Amino acid sequence: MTEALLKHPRLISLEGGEGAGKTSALIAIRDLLQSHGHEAVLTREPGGTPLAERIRELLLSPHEEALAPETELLLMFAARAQHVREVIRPALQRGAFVVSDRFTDSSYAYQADGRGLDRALVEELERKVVGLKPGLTLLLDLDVREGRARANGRDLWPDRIESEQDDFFERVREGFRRRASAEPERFRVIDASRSPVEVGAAVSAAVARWLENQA
Ligand code: Z5A
Repeated sequence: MTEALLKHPRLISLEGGEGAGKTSALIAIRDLLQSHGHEAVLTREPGGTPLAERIRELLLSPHEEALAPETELLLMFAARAQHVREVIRPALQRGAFVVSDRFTDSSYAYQADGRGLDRALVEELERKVVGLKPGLTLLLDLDVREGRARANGRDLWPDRIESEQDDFFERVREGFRRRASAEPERFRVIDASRSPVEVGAAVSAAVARWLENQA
């Protein structure tokens, strides 16, 4: 079991509410990293390995039996433990950049701020099970209703978490914003209300500046 929490300069995460545009931001970051000659591994949470994707299914499909908040948290971390061991650490060890669509900040925002679980429990799991934190986190910040309207426009049935009420997502958004204010050296907050092209450009510019400062 790990005890130390290492901030890794080649681990980048994207965070935000639904409909914030993380998918195109991920592509913009990959293109930028590749243009600088870096290998970029794109991945997502919950998921990123075959087993973790099965846990994702369990987490996101609606069930007749309500999922306890603690079960939800532990399944998020079960998927993350597998993802870190099978994908993230090996990629970082060979010198690649890893860009993850969500990482542990989502567990703080959704399970601690959203569901009301004890933050200390999330901290302990982060330290003992994950041991890694991103060197850079881009928070795509967007009004909750606007994000939901975008996501609804996709014509997909809402998953179990997407079926929550607006007040849950407001707590999640506030939780992300508080984390960003508390760690300004790690977070870059991107206004995601703009067009996809403008958001992509803001994301690329933030990553490019960050890369320059690493050199
Ligand atoms: N979760 C958790 O609770 N705890 C954890 O620890 C982790 C996750 C890791 C699954 O994540 C759920 O798991 C998520 C958090 C929880 N639940 N929720 N809600 P996910 O990342 O797979 O789910 P998501 O955030 O809901 O994905 P999303 O809605 O697909 O968000 P997105 O990736 O940021 O959006 P997108 O696919 O890029 O865009 C969505 C739509 O908006 C699409 O039709 C786009 O064309 C449109 N779009 C995107 N950008 C724009 C702009 N700029 N203007 C207009 N329209 C746009």
